[in-house]
Amino acid sequence: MQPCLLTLRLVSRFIRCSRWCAVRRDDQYSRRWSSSGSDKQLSQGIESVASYIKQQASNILVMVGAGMSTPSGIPDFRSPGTGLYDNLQKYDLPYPEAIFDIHYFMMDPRPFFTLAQDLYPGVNYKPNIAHHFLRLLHEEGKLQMVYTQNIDGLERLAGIPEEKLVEAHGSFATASCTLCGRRHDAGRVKKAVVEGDVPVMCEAAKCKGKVKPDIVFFGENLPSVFWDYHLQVPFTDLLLVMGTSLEVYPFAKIADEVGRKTPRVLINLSAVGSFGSRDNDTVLGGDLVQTVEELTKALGWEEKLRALEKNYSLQSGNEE
Ligand code: CNA
Repeated sequence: MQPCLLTLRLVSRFIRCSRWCAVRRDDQYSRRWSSSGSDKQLSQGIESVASYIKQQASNILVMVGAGMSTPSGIPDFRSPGTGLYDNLQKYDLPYPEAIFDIHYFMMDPRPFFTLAQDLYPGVNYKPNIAHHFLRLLHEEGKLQMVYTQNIDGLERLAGIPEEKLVEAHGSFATASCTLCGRRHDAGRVKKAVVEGDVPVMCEAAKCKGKVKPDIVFFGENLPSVFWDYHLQVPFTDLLLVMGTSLEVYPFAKIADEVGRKTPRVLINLSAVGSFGSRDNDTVLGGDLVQTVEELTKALGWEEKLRALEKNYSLQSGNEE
């Protein structure tokens, strides 16, 4: 490995650990998961979550990650075989995290722009049933906030209003110069990236910086809105965690910051984080779409969900 690459890697490791830190958890909770994962227990879990949502919850905090969008066709990071980390050959990266590493981007922005070209909201992917379910929680007056780690913009496309959405790792909705910080027209940047006309250079006089969409890279600060809305976390009456490995901090720690009496529900393929450590934790394993379908049914919201889905298709001209 070249010396400068090695230094870059060490520096970025250090920064990641101090700020936007991916931490592997031990698997002490996975045993609880498998011991509570029978079909019967699962459906009982769904029934009790549905009845709590109907009768008691009016301030639901939802935390989502890349697993939320795999049903839309976007690979997550860590799923073995299908995740981005196992399929990075085409980006020719020295290590997987380099794709979102600001220091690496300064040196070679092509891998990120290749990914961005595919991921730009409104180009290749559309919200799935789980995104529409979050919109339905909002329509039913149950949603406090959606905290997402995703950068695909699918929550916005599903119609979660801006004031209820924290895009913790940024979004493509705005773009800035990585050198002077100047804001650039997001539409112009999108056009350039989608057409492969990259890197996009800053237009400010004498600045030779590269412009990037305001996605938060390893080594960059989270948007202030992440911290602002943090104040609301103690007032949550139900935490719903969907499709995330809860390995990236500080995002992941929100799951442990809700009150100890607040019920926490995990909808994910595998057990993650500290789920299982509290008496009022519920873990709903398996595919997220299937769980959301069953939860919707238990809530008696099937028609409403189909209507939202249909409405989205009509409005976006995507009806199949
Ligand atoms: P991750 O670490 O890849 O974890 C995803 C989790 O979702 C895993 O625990 C999977 O088991 C689970 N999962 C995947 N598919 C399903 C499914 N169909 N049903 C149920 N569970 C499923 O991703 P995280 O979001 O936890 O990691 C944080 C990173 C990933 C964020 O910073 C994102 O920017 C980044 N990311 C985002 C996207 C996106 O915007 N769609 C895609 C890939 C990575």
